[in-house]
Amino acid sequence: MKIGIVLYPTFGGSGVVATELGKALAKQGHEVHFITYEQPVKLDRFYQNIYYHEVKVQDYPLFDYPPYEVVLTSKLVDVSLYEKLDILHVHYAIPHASAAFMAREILKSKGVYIPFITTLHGTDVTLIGKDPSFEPVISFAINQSDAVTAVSESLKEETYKYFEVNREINVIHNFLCEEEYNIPKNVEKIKKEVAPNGEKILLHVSNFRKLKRVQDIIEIMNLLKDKANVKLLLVGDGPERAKAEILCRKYNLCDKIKFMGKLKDTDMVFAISDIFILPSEHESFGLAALQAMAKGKPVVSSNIGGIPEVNINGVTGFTENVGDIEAMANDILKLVSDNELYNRFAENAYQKAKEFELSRILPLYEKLYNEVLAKKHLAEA
Ligand code: GMT
Repeated sequence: MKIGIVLYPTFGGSGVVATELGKALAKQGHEVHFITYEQPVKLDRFYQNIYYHEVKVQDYPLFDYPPYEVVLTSKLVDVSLYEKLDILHVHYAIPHASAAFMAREILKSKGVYIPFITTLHGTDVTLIGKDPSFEPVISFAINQSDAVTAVSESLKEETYKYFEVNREINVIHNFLCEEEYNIPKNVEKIKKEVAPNGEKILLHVSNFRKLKRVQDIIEIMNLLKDKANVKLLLVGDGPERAKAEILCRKYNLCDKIKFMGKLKDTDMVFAISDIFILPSEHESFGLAALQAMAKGKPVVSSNIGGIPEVNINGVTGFTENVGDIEAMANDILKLVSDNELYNRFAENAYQKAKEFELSRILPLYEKLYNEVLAKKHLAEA
């Protein structure tokens, strides 16, 4: 099969999932064409069967807002025709699904039908979707897709709730690649360097957007400071980092909290950590929590969106109401002071994460591609 994948090429979970999906499909022998504005971060070298097409928007003085969606549409038409694609798989409803719709219509006028599948990742539906000005475009693009997937049951339900959507949505959960379950070498040595006094290492990884509630984590550290021997690693960067740093100084916690900034490779930080914290006020899935669980780390999180489909309360960690920092601090205290509980949760977290291994999820996408193509061939016959 020849598959075009459209994605946001950044560190975000959706970009990573889309890139890893493409890499896995290429390994299966499919030909994969990534189409986006920048080399995807996880596509850093030569891979057999993989091609990358850059969408370049020219800066014309006439345009205050260069028309990315139009340039993307033209690129989709061009790549579909000349690379003879069978199918397009777009990650994020806007602007990717609407561009794919437009491309499909243009191609139809040339006598070619290229179906497109839309995968909803979250922010497109739950946040942007709540801005009514986008609703008609998102609803239309979702309804017009040849198939739609959502990364959690919760996201599927929210899509039905917020949009005029009247079609089937398949839930295909996010996944991790096999190697993400491995523990790298030197973990103990590095752990000792980071926590020389035997501190338990708490970890948070995100893009520090407001909805991640990074300040809650600093508040939790403040509640724990005289009760537990813990250290916090904050990995990532974004709009709320400065506020979190100020709070950290205010509470005199700078020796216990390390802002690591963006890391290209987070494997080691997940491996050396003891507990992952995700207090988000919205999260359609929570890929970072899953990455921690794959390394056998219990998660303390909010109970919002798709998180409870990954982090099972009282089994793989704890889930609490958004903003309940006392409860989250208590959960961490329980985990760091009870070895038996910690080890049980750690094993459960690993086992739960195994349910999301690539080898289980990839066939679901391939099956869906085949179903969509079979429908297309039936319509053509
Ligand atoms: O969470 C973000 O800010 C990034 C965003 C993205 O586009 O990658 O994440 C969304 O998609 C991820 C992959 O499917 C999910 O794991 C995240 O939960 C989801 N974020 C939100 O719903 C806020």
